[in-house]
Amino acid sequence: MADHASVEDLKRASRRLRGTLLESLADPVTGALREGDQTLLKYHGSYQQDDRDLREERRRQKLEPAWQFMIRTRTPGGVLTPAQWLGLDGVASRFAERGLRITTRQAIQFHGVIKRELKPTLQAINAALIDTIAACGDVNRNVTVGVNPDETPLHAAVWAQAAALSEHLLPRTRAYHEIWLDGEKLADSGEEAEPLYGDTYLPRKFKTGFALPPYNDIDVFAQDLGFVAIAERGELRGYDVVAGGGMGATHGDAATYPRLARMLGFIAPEHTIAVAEAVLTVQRDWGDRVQRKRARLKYTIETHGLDAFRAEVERRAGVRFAPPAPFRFIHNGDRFGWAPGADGRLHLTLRILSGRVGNDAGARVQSGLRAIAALLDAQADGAQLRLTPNQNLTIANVPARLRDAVDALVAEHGLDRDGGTPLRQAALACVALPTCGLAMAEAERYLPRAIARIDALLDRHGLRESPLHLRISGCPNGCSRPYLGEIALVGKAPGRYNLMLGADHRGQRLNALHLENADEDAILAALDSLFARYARERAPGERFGDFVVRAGVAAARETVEVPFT
Ligand code: SRM
Ligand code: SF4
Repeated sequence: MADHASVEDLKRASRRLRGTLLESLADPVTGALREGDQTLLKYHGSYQQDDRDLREERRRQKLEPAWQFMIRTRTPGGVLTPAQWLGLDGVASRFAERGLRITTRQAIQFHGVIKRELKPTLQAINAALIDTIAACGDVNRNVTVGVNPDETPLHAAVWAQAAALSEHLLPRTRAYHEIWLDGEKLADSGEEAEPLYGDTYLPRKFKTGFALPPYNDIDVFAQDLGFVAIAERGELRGYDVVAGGGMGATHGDAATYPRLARMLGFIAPEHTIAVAEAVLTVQRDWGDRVQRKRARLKYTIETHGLDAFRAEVERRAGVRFAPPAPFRFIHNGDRFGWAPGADGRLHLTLRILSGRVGNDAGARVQSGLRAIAALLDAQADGAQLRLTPNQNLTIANVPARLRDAVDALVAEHGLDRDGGTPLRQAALACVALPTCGLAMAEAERYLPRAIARIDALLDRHGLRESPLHLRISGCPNGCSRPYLGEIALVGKAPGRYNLMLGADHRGQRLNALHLENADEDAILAALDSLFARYARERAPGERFGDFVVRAGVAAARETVEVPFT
């Protein structure tokens, strides 16, 4: 990866994120982009990757790597209309290799797009009225929103604010429209004002999310900026604002670590944009632009202190934080099956293992969801497909009269409406191999085997029905938010993981290292003996994550104290 100085120089010299992308795209000799353009492409929502399964073979054949592109949508709160789903499904079928992939930030990723099809793919995504601007890069990323199907009016109010904020925090450059959508070249091309971001954008990625208690499905304490919705009798009263969360770390580098967001205080809903803008611009101005690995907001707050940071945010926003309002999270997972909404419409959450929507022999997930979206598109005004931050899908606002028809399609296509065992219901895995260039071990492809093995152990100890959050990441960057898993495997090398234990199930306590660089046998042996103790010694209703901390097996790492109701 380019070092920080060169990334900063590149941004400054990029003519507002244009670089030489047009020239790179036009070059027929290679399937890759020029190096600087690979970095700039991220701000347009795409990554250059290569198929790592083919790397060695292509090297032997003296071929360049199998270059291909991942594309990520900007879909605030993961909300799609059925027509948009159908549009994205068409993009996957036509241009991508492994179907659609629901991400842990409620976006869709497409993998395996080749260079000459990048532009048609982005055009097809935009034709579905979805863009990919700022889905990656040193800018505000896709804004997450708790899905909470029980609370549709509150969800709608919070989602509207989140979508408006996502729009407000977009870069102002027209580069995206010029390069991908054949937009008109304006006189000031390359010099447009970027009032929020300036010449060098942010020091690092920046993530914003809105949680709707009692569910912490977005893991609000893992966000750079989090808004916890406070409601009274179903009406939005305001938000408790938290800042400085993040998961990423580097193995063996104590200067980097996961961190939970800290409380700034309560604000009224009308101050959301001012406060978000203030947090983002303080980070823009105070963030570390020398050491890229220390450039996230979590380190900025640590360097300057929470009080100084809060005071500067208040000054810039012209808003004073009130003491936090009480709220309570009960868990950070999803709930499956049908749930009734306040207005009589229904919501169905389906389990999509690792968020991968592709057809395979057993479950024809992609064609099943296509059929459901087509039904709703034709017959249900206001129906939505909501991507959840746990990589699942909620089919929302279904009129009661269509329930049987949806159920029939679910059964016909073998879609998963209950998620199986509690372990399988909640487990998360990042993409990792073969596309992720940073992966050190398998994650998504290992998940089914890991679940089967751990479920077998749980069975042995009579624990199969005990809820348990497992999260697997192929490297310490933490894309599946593993440091908030009761059990987590963090990739270290092929087949080897750090076993982390002891987060809670509400996303309020980080786990701690239990075994380093362990293989599957060592991990399963450790879990076997811990499950035996858990089965014998747990208190009534005690979760595994809480038990291992109480029993002294895992150190209680950082915990946030929320103002409980
Ligand atoms: Fe991530 C980098 C995938 C959510 C922390 N992440 C990557 C890249 C782009 C690899 C790269 O830089 O070359 C991965 C692409 C893999 C692929 O082949 O598709 C990747 N991240 C993902 C997704 C798809 C994981 C998933 O299985 O769903 C998620 C896409 C989110 C989205 O839609 O925007 C994803 N990544 C996260 C999260 C979770 C979250 O945001 O809630 C985190 C932890 C929270 C955080 O940011 O602290 C996360 N990703 C990272 C990091 C570490 C950042 C850091 O502060 O150190 C990297 C590496 C980096 O930025 O240098 C990274
Ligand atoms: Fe890739 Fe690591 Fe993120 Fe997994 S955690 S997707 S391996 S960067």
